[in-house]
Amino acid sequence: MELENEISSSNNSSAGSREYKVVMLGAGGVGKSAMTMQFISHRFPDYHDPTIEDAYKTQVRIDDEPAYLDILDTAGQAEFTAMRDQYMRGGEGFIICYSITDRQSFQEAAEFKELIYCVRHTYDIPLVLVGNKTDLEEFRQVSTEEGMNLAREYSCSFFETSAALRFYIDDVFHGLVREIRRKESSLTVAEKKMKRKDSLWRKLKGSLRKKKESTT
Ligand SMILES: Nc1nc2c(ncn2[C@@H]2O[C@H](COP(=O)(O)OP(=O)(O)OP(=O)(O)O)[C@@H](O)[C@H]2O)c(=O)[nH]1
Ligand SMILES: [Mg+2]
Repeated sequence: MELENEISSSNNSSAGSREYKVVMLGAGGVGKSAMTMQFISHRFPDYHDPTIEDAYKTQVRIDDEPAYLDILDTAGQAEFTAMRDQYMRGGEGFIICYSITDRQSFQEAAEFKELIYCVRHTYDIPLVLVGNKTDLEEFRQVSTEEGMNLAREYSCSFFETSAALRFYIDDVFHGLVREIRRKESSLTVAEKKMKRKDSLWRKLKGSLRKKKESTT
């Protein structure tokens, strides 16, 4: 595991596989660091050490393709959130987390899409919504249905996880990479269509010019 202070600007790792810049968002104490640690090193920190900003790198295979993940674990606590705009500008995909045992954290999760929009000026950003701490079912304050409804509003996938038990943790990170890949391939299709239109247009202009020349 490698600790970094900044997310790099390149999309290619030194190993040559595609690099994905992932940002963990959510209120303080919802389990962003615990989820990241479970994903990367199968460890669960059972204490709350409020994050200022940590970055982790890991390489995994997702759908038989290598993926180099650059994960920025951000601060949920208000006193450490000054860098928010900067990491929202750099992220390619966001994991928005709340705790199912904390309604306030769900309300904060519902504000992140607008915050991202304010910085990126588009809603077309890969997202995954996560309700963590399902092992604490008896303290649940946010129903699964409410989570699903918010995900529908966000047009993103939704998982309920337990970082403590490592339930659905891989699904969250893999789901986001799939989302980024999907966006990329739809862009490629759109780009191809644009190119085709462009070359048709040029052909049309070329034949019009020839016609003009032959009539003069
Ligand atoms: N029972 C249970 N506790 C969890 C789970 N995930 C995290 N915790 C606990 O919740 C507390 C906060 O977890 P963190 O991962 O530090 O939370 P965070 O979102 O990174 O918090 P900030 O860095 O302050 O924004 C810790 O005591 C964790 O052990 C979970 O799935 N189940
Ligand atoms: Mg943390």
